[in-house]
This record gives sequence, C-alpha cells and structure tokens, in this order.
Amino acid sequence: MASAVDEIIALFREYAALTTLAEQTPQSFRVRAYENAIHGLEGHGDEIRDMTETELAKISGIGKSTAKKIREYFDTGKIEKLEKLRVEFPPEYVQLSRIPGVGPKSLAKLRASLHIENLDDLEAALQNQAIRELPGFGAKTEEKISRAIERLDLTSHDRRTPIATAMPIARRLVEKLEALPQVQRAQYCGSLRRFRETIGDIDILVASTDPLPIMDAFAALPEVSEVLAKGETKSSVLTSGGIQVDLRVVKPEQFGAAIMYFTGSKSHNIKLRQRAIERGWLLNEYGLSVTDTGEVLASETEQAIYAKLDLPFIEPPWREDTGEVEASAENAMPTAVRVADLRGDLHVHTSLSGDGRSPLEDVLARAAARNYRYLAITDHAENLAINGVSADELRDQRERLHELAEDYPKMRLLHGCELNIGAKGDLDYDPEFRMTFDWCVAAVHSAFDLPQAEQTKRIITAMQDPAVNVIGHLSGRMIGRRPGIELDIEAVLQAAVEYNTAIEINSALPRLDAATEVLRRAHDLGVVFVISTDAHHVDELDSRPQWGALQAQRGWVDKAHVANTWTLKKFRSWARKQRG
Ligand code: DGT
Ligand code: CA
Ligand code: CA
Repeated sequence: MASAVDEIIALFREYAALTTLAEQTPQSFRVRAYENAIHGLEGHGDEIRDMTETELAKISGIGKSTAKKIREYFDTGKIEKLEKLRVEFPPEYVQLSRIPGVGPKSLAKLRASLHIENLDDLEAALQNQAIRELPGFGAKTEEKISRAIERLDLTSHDRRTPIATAMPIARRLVEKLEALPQVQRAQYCGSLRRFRETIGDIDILVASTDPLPIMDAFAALPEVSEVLAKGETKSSVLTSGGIQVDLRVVKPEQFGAAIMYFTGSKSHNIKLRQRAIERGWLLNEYGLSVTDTGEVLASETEQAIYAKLDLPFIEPPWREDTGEVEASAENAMPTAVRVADLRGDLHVHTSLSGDGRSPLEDVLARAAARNYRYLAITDHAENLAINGVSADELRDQRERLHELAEDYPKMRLLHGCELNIGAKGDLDYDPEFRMTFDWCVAAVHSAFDLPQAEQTKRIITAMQDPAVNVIGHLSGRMIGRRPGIELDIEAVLQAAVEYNTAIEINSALPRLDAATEVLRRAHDLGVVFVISTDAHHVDELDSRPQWGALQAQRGWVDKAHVANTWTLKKFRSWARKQRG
C-alpha cells in the first residue's frame, strides 16, 4: 500500500509532465523512461529506500540514470534536476497543460509571444482575441481553448485536488500516525471520507490521551513541506505536493462524535443537530448530550449517536444533505454495496493488451484468491491504437482461457473484450465475431470533442449492438485532468433501460465513471450496473473494488441493481437475455 514507492512514483509523474513541457513533445524517450520506471516500481514497497543504485537498476524499467535519481531523492530529499524544472515551470503554468488541445508546443509559443504564464493571462488573451493573430493559431483554435477551459472548470481560485491524488497521501499519513505509540486510532474524515471526487483539504483525526508528541511527529514527517499552524491538539501542514492537511487529536471516548463532526458535510451535521435539538439534546464534536444536565448520551462511536437519534448508520458517501437524513428516518435508503458483495469482476485486462501488465495466469490466480464466482477477461479490441489486440490473438487467448478453466472449477471464466466505440457508434471486428464473446464492454477512447448530440447518438448506437453488455467508463473523464464527453444523460440512461445495457461503475480512482449524479438518476430509472476494476495489473484487482463500492454508495445505487453482486446463475441468465 502506501510506501516509499508511492513517493517516487509521484515524483516521476511530475518529472514526466515537466519534461514534456521542457522538450515540447509528449513522446520523448526521457518521458518514456519515467513512465517505464513507474510501471517497474509498481508492486514494490518500502524496501527500495535501502536499495543501492545497482540494485535499483535491476528492477525492470529502471535504467542507470533513473536509479541514480531515486538514490538522490532518498539521500538528499530532492532531485536537483526536478527542482530546476519546478522553477522553470511553476504550478500555474503546468495547470495550463491540463487544457485539452493545448499541447506543450502551443504553450511554449503562447509563453514566448504573449507572455502567457497562467490562466489569468490566458483568459485575458482570449478576451482580447490576441491568440487568433498568432501563426499556427486561429479563431477556431481560440474558440476551442475557451470551450475547453469552461468545461474543465479551471478557475484560478479552485485548487481542489483530485481524489486519486489525495487518497494515497491520506492513507499513507494515517498509516504513519497509527504507527505512533501514543495513537490509539487514526482516520481521515472530511470530503475524502465522503468520497467526493475532488478534495479541498485532507482532515485527519486521531484518538489519543497524549497529543503533544503526535503533533511533533506529524510536523516532522517527510511528506510535510511546510507547517502552517501547530497547536496542542490541532496542526495544519502543506504536503510537498501542496495539499493542506489538518490534523486534530481528540480523547478516545469522543472519537465517534469527532469523526462524525469532521466527516461532515456541514449541512448533514446541521440536519442532525436539529434532530438533537428537537429531543432537547445537544450534538457537537464532543458528543450527544442532554442540554439541561450535560449528561452524555453517546460519543464513542458514530453508530451509537445515529442510533440515539433514531437513525440507522448513514454511510459517509451519503452525508451530503441531499435527502439522506429524511430517507434514513423512514428506513428508505438503498442497501449499500460492499466489497464483500462482489462475486465477480467484469472488466479486467491482461498483458495481451499493450497497456496491461500482468499475464493471464496471474490474473486468474489473483481473482480466484478473492473467491470470485465469475470473471471476464476483457482486453482492448483492435481499433485502439497501440494497445489493441487482433481477432486472431483473441482467439488464441480464448483457447488458452478454456484450457486454464479446468484449474478453476469454482470460478466461471468468461471470455470478453473491451470494444472501442467509434465516433459514429461503430465497433471493432465484424458482428459475428463480436457475438462469439461471452461478455463485451464497450467504451469511448477517442473523439472526446464531438458535440453533445453526436456523442449521445454514438453511445446509444453502441448500446443497440446485441454484443454489447455494458458501457465502460461512460464519460471517459479523468477527474481534474480531462472532462468527459458531453452527453444527454437522460437520453442515454433511457436507452440503457430500453436496450438492457448495463452502465459500468469504473473503480479506478482517476475515473470513478459514471459520475455520482449520473448514477443517482440511473438508479431512479432502473438501470442495471456493473462495478468493475478495469484492472491493468493484478494488484488493482484487490485495491480497486473498495472504490467502486464507495462510488456506488455515493450514487445511491442499491445492491440489488448491481449485476456482479448476483449469483452466477442469475448473472448468466441476465447476460444471455441481454443478447436475446
Ligand atoms: P473540502 O475540504 O472543501 O473538500 O470539504 P470538507 O467537507 O472536508 O470541509 P472542511 O475541510 O472545511 O471541514 C471538514 C468537516 O468539518 C466538514 O465536512 C464538516 C465539519 N465542519 C467544518 N466546519 C464546520 C462548521 O462550521 N459547522 C459544522 N457543523 N461542521 C463543520
Ligand atoms: Ca476537508
Ligand atoms: Ca479542513
């Protein structure tokens, strides 16, 4: 889980991004070297901190100069060359590279000719229509940039962090805090525990009777680059990536009340407080108590507090004051999906896909270790540039899968693939071959800029194909990095019901796609869902299901609507009917 490797991977990601800006090409060999190194490092842990340069260079994907940089980081706390790149490309400038359609070359030109250093500069230049005058640009490009900025919602004041960035850091910090002898319990709260897709700051709560040493140890952690405030029970720091972390230490007997308070949301808390007041009680971060006497009614666990307020436990992702308190009072919330409910994974890659990193045999073994009753192997179909697979290769894989099936009598192996939805809704291979698969995911991997009507038509056309069982990562978004395609969600969801096509809940933290609002609406319409890992490495079979389950909870999806919680029999008969 969280380890020295995560630190290095984060640094190399940044390094690759900054090198791309410096060399003004996304395909440079240096950038590829960092990407290879990142792949090579996945699966490693804290042991790399103590490895010599020679040992590091033996890890696959790590060359001599990369090994040197890893050592440099662990020995000196920084990488000289990266520090230089950080000066040349400050965060406001790097942020501009997140605008789709604005490549490193264009950015460099904008910087050189119009002195565009940040979003404010860029917006001013757009206002003055200065960009269309530059050689190689034009009114059309200008308009495209404006639209992209709007869709990305990149206001310069909005510095929210994508959950995929915040979650590993929070988990690592919690783990380190838990390891301190004074700490009885540690938990991240706030928007991160509610599983919002972006995070303003990370809130961590610790139960202890001895807070001072914890404050010292926290401020001294290597992840901390700046201490903003340090008190007896509360500290705020900035991580090296610029994320604020608030730490609070509370008494163990008040831990539940404090977790509840700091998990929020604020408006959920206010609703609960009103409920307490109606009963003559007071609810705050110390507990639930009788207003007149101060007698404490509950404080140690969240469950106890909810129970006193005549409420079942309200799952953290629900706590947004969008009707959950009222629905819970009536026992009308959906049944939450949990990792243990998942009986199979239906979107999984192997190393046959160009971007897959684990061989078929390893994938099957790992899935079997999770006691799955069914598993669909879904490598990329051929229309996907670089990573796609030919029909012949898939036929060979199918044969191999059937041989291996004998070793897994308790797990039904389904041979599938991930089809690419073309700009017009067209799919890979011919219709007959498509129908030979047990299970097909279809997803968008190209043409993200089409107008809404075309995108909507494209998805619905794919849904009408009898081979398609589920639409994978519906919008194609990467949270905070790439907006999803524009869709008429209502039309898409109605088509999902009409053509009996499932909607995937993609469990990868950078995706979490379909988004919460879509899931909530889809659930009302009776859409069937599939929670999938989209694993490209065996470790992701284990690490991702928890995120898919939380995303489903956030979308108020009922367990009964999630096809891969069903028994094999029920699942198979539904999947067959999809094609009938
Ligand atoms: P964020 O950080 O913007 O993504 O969102 P949160 O929800 O993590 O908000 P944050 O960090 O300001 O505060 C953490 C939690 O603490 C919040 O969800 C609820 C609780 N909280 C903070 N301020 C207040 C307040 O004034 N009243 C109440 N009832 N709760 C508060
Ligand atoms: Ca927060
Ligand atoms: Ca906070």
